[in-house]
Amino acid sequence: MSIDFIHTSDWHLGKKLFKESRLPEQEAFLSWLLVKIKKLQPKALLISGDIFDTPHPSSKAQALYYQFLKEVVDNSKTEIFIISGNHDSGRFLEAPIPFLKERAIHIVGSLEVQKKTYTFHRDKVSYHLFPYFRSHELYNYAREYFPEHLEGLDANSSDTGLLLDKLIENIFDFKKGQKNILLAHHLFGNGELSGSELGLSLSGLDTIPLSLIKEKFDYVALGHLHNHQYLSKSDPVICYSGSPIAFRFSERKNKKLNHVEVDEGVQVNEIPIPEFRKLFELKLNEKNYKENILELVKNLTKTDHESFLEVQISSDKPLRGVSDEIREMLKDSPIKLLSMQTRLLSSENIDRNTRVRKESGPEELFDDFYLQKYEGEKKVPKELKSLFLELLDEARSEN
Ligand SMILES: [Mn+2]
Repeated sequence: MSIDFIHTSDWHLGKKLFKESRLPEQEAFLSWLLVKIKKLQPKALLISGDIFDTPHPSSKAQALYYQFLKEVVDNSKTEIFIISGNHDSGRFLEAPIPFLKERAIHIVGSLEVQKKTYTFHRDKVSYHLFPYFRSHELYNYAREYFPEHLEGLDANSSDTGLLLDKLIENIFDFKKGQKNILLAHHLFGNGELSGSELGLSLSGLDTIPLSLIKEKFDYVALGHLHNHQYLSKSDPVICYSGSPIAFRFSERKNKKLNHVEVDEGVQVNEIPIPEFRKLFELKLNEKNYKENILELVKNLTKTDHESFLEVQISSDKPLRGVSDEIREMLKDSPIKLLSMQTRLLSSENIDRNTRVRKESGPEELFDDFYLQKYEGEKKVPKELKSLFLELLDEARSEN
């Protein structure tokens, strides 16, 4: 009989796009996932880090998380395995362990200098939970458990690699005849970054070489990169499940998670995740932007949540009032303009080294900036200048 699990990661509960909350879509995703779990009744759900977007998430984000965990426990026999990501506070995730472990929810949030369980044996499968950690935690751990490998080492890549190798050997419990599943949230091999991820590195290592994990595991459930992607398709399968929703306009929208069956081999079934809210990114120019936006409004298919739009317009002269104009065009449509940028074609080559006058106040700096950006203009238009001064007043009166 095969054993199966679902692999997901990078929920970033509580994350915002500009000032807009993404919780409605995150809630929609979790409801959708719950339906899948009820239907598939997988043996396990693996969540490979970045559960929350910040170390101390809002109460709403936390409520969503706990509600989801409870629903899974109430509606399935699925065990849940969770590791921390670089956005999470490992200790924060671990705090409710006394309650959660009794409900078959297992969390490893940090690498600690004390014996704790990193491996969970189940039937013919062992789950190895590798939490996110930084270099100093690795060195602290090494100092305690394998100091002989620290002697004479400085932080260059092969040394860190050796310590990681020792660490994997030391924290995980490998049992003969088991299929080994690794959960991790570091950068491994060469993944493709999508923009909303931070660069991660252990001192001396930008990414962890695949050679450190290849021989030891049968499926590697990675988190951190937001586009679903494989580093290896077999022996072992190494996969970033990606985030369930697009967090940036530029991020790829075809989101998936993996339903994995482990028998003699490893069989991956990808499950496409519905797009709960559409994100549109339009790169236009001053001649075609109106028709393109009207076209978008006309062809929009309905989703439960209003769509978000980012517009970039390239032009050879400053454009004024375009945001308002676009908002007016979108007035009766379920599309909200979140960001509007103008790209001045002639300003591309401006000498960026123009010296800033030392005595300049914000007003002068604004003038300088304007004249530099809009080449050929002699003076900041009155209207714009007074708007700026108003803003400046507002900013000064705050706190
Ligand atoms: Mn991450």
